[in-house]
Amino acid sequence: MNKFYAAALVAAATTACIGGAQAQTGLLAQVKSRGQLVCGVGPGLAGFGIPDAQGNWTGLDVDLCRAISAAIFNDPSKVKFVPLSSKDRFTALQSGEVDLLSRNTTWTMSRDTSLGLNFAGVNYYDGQGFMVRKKLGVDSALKLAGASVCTQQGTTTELNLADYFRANKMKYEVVAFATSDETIKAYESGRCDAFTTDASGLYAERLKLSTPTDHIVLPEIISKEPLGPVVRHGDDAWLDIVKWTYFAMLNAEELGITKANIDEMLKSENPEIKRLVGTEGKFGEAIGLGNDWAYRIVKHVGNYGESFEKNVGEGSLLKIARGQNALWTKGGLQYAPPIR
Ligand SMILES: N[C@@H](CCC(=O)N[C@@H](CS)C(=O)NCC(=O)O)C(=O)O
Repeated sequence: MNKFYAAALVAAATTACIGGAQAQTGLLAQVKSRGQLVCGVGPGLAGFGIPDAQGNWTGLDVDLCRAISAAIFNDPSKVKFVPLSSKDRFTALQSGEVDLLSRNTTWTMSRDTSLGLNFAGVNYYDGQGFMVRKKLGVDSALKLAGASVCTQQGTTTELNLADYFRANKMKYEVVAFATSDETIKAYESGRCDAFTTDASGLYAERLKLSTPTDHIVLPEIISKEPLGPVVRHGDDAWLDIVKWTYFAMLNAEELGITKANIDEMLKSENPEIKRLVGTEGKFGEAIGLGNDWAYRIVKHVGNYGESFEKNVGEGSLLKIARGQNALWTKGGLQYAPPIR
């Protein structure tokens, strides 16, 4: 054997070994061998992530975990849900207790750049709002000067609150708690005049009040809260899987592919549909999954719009309008890069 050829063979074998070793240590390989995805979710926010009496979790953020499980295992139930408070969520992800965080978490520069974490997308565009008792007689957040406001520690909510009152030269008293349950209970018991959190959270938390109709949400939205899934730095292949699971759900909606019609779609001649359902191309292989990865997601969990309507939209108690979370083709902000 020519010595250059032999050297090339050794080099190729070494590369293959390194490649293999990397694949073995990556999170996808660990999740596969564990047989389960470990997803960090909220401790119980209706519509986004909440367990029922039997311990079955539902919600928009929960569906993303189920979709990743479907893509990997062809089964949406191979997920262990770990409820995390706002304060503990980042440490739980950093320490490896969970494989990802899928829990109303705002993408901010400091979280993205100084915690060793990566945001994988924005599965819900939100903004912060206020709720007050109707009998307070206030119809605008600008009339809250001197008010006491209940909020939660370890959130962007606390920071925006301070900015808003300072910018509008209004005094206020902050009453902050460690959990959302404590916060909403304190508000209900009259410890504060107003309750503030992400608008999505206001809809959800209002349902916990004994008479939700005694309370109104004020019209002002005081911040940008792009909420999305988060992973640890250092495993780009895993980031790709989380990102493309969410993109697959959005692209499916854009292409009119639903849980109900996906089997019909396997016969489609539309090249974009063929690439998504896996009848053309090797897009799944490129992320370490089967080429039917996106088919599995839609078959088991549905497209983004289906998940939205069922969990937080018309099919839910929250009845949140699509608004900014409509697809870009319908005037909203939800936009996924193409599968090609
Ligand atoms: N999006 C904001 C707030 C998210 C947040 O944690 N909201 C509260 C209230 S809706 C929550 O989920 N609390 C659950 C808990 O820790 O008890 C952030 O990322 O800081």
